[in-house]
Amino acid sequence: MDRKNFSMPADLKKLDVSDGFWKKEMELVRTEVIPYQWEALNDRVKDAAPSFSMHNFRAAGLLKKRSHEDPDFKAPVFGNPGFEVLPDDPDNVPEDKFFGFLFQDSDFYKWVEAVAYSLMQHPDEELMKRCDEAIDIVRDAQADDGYLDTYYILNGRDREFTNLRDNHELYCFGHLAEAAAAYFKATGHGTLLEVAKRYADYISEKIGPEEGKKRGYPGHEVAELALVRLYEITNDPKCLALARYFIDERGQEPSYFAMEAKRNGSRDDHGQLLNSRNAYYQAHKPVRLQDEAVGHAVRAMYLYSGMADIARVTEDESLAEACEKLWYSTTHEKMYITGGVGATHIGEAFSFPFDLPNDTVYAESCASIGLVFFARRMLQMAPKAEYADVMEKCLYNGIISGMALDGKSFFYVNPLEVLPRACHFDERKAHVKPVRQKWFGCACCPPNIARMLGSVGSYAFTENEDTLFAHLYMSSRYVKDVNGREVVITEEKTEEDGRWTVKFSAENAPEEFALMLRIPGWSCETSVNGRDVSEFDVKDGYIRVSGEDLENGPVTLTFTFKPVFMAADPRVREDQGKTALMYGPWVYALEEADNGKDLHLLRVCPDKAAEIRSEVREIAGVPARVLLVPGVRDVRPESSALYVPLHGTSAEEAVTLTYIPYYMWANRGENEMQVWTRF
Ligand code: FUB
Ligand code: ZN
Repeated sequence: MDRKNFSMPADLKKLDVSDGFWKKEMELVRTEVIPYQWEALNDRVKDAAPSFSMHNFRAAGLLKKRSHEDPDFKAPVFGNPGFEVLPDDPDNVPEDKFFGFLFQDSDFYKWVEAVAYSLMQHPDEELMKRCDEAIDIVRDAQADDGYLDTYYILNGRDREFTNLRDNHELYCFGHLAEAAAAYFKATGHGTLLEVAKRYADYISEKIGPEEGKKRGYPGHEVAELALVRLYEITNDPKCLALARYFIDERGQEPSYFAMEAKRNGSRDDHGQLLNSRNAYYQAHKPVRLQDEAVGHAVRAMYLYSGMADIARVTEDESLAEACEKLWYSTTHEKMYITGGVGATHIGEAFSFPFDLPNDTVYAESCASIGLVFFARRMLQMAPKAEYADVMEKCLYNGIISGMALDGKSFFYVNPLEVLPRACHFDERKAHVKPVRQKWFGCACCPPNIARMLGSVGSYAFTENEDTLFAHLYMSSRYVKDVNGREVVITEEKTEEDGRWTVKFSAENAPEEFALMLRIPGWSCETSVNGRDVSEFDVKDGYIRVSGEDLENGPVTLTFTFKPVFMAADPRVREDQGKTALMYGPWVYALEEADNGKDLHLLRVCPDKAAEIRSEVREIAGVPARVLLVPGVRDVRPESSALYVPLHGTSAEEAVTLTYIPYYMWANRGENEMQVWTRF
C-alpha cells in the first residue's frame, strides 16, 4: 500500500463532460430518466408497478404530525407485515399505511443522488426546487429522535433494529447518507445532510461494540461505504468509526445474525444452496478471511467497496489484501464477459467458480454497478489498468444494457442469451425478461442506473495533489487545483471506426503536475504523440505524462482496435465451442431482429475475421455501429424422429451475421438474443 498512489474521485462540479457517448447518456438521465422516475416514485406511471416510495414518506410525516397534535396518539405496534405489503384495493390506498417492499425508501434516495449529479453538471432551478420539496417530505417523516425508516415508523418502531439481517434499515440509511452527501455537494442545501447525520447519530447510539448496544451490522451492506462518504464530507469521526466497526464485526463469532434469528424464531440462514451459514450475507467469516466472492451479488459488491474504502482511509493492509483476493475471485472466476455478476437467481447470488450460464443468469444491473464501485475504490488505492478495464466493461455493456435507449424501461436481470418462449414457459428462466419493464415492485435497479450514469465522470477520473488519473476516456474539461494553481485539463476524444484519438492539454500546469493515462486492455496499438508507448514511463498499464510532454501542446493518444473473437476459460462449460465478439470496449450480440429466429443454429467463421465489415445503422432511431460477420446457418430437415444419426443430415448455408452492441439489444420488441455463438 503506497499512499502516494491514493486518489479521490474527480469533483463533478469542476468537471464538464461533453463526450459524444457519455454526454448522451447523461442527457438522457437528465431529460427523461429523472422526470420519469419521479413519476414512478409517485405511482403515476400507467401500467407500471407502483412504488409507494413517496407515499410512505408522506404517510410517515402524517403519523408524526398526528403524534404531535393528538395527546392520545398511539404509535403502531409491529405485527410483522412481511417483506412486501400491498394494498387490498389499489384504487383506495390508505394515506397512513406503509406499502411496497420494505426498503422502498432507498429508491427515492437514489433518485436524489441522480438529481444531485445532474445539477452538478447542469444547474436547473426547477428540478432543484422539486427535489428540495421532496426532501422536506423526508425531513418531516424523520422521527423526533432521528430514526428514519418508513417501514418501521408506519408498522411499529417497537421492533426497530431487531432484524438487521433481513429488514434493510441500515441499507436504507446507507442510501440516505449517499444521497445526502451528493445533494449537499451539488447544492449546498443541508437539509438532507442534517437528516442523515441525525440518523447516523441515532444508529451510533444503538448499534456498536460498546456495552448496552446491539452488536450487529447490516444484513444488506452499503452503509459501510456510505458512512465513509459521510465522513469525507462531515469529518465526523463517528461516521468512520461506525463504518469500521461494521466491517470489523461482520462474520465474527458468535454470529450476530444467528443470535438474532434465534430471538426472532426465524431460520438461521437465507436457506439457499450455499454450504456455508450466512454466506448469502457475506457474514460466514470475518471479512479479512474471505477470499471468494459469495452470496447475494449486490450485497457482496457493496461490502467489498466499503472494505476498500476503509482499507484506504485507515491504511489497513490486511483489509486491502482481502479486497485483492475478492477482486480476483469476482473478476477472474465469476464475472460474465459483459461485466455482469451473480450467476444464479436463487438468492440473486454468485455461484461456484466458472459457473456462468448465459440463459439462467442473474447479472442484476445493481450488481454490475456495485462492481464499478468496487473497481473505482481499488483504483483509488492503486492505479492498475486491470481495475479500470473491468469498470469500463461494466459501464459500456452490462450497466447501460439495463436501460432502454429511450430511458423509459429497465432490465433488472441482464442475460447473455434469451429465447423469449423460455422466459414465458420455463419457470427456471421466468426471472429473465425478454423486454425491459416500465418499473418494478422491487425497483432497486432503475434509480441505481440513473445515479451511476449521472456520476460517470467521477469514475473516469480520480486525482491526488499533483496527478490526474484518466481511467476511462471521455471528452471533458476539468479544473484542478494543483498546489494552489488552477490547472485546466481538456480532453477531446474522437471516435472513429477502430480508432480512438484522445487529446489532452493542460493549461497553467506547474512542473509537478502529471497525467496518468490508462492503456485500455482492448487497444491493439497505443501511441503517444505518434511515438510508441514503450518510449514512455508506463506502470501497471498507466502512461505517465508530465513536464515537457505536456508543455509542448496537446498530448495525443491513439488507441486502435479491431473485432476480436473471444474465448472463455475452459472451465466455463456453457461457452465452450462458442465465441463472443468484442470491438473496443463493446461486447457485441446477435439479435433475432437482424438475423432471424433460431440463433442457436448460427455459427460464426472466426477464420474469416478479416472479412468483417462495419457500418452505421439505426437501432430504434439511434445510430449504432454494427458488424457484419461471415457465418453459416445449420440447415437440418425437421423430422418426426427426435434423434437421428449425425452424418448425412446436416447442411449449411452461408449467411452474413449482423452483430449489434450488446447494450442496444431489446429495443425492437421481444426477440431472441445471444452473446456466445458457436463457431
Ligand atoms: O434488497 C435490496 C435490493 O433489492 C437488492 O440489492 C437487490 O438485489 C434487490 O433484491
Ligand atoms: Zn437492482
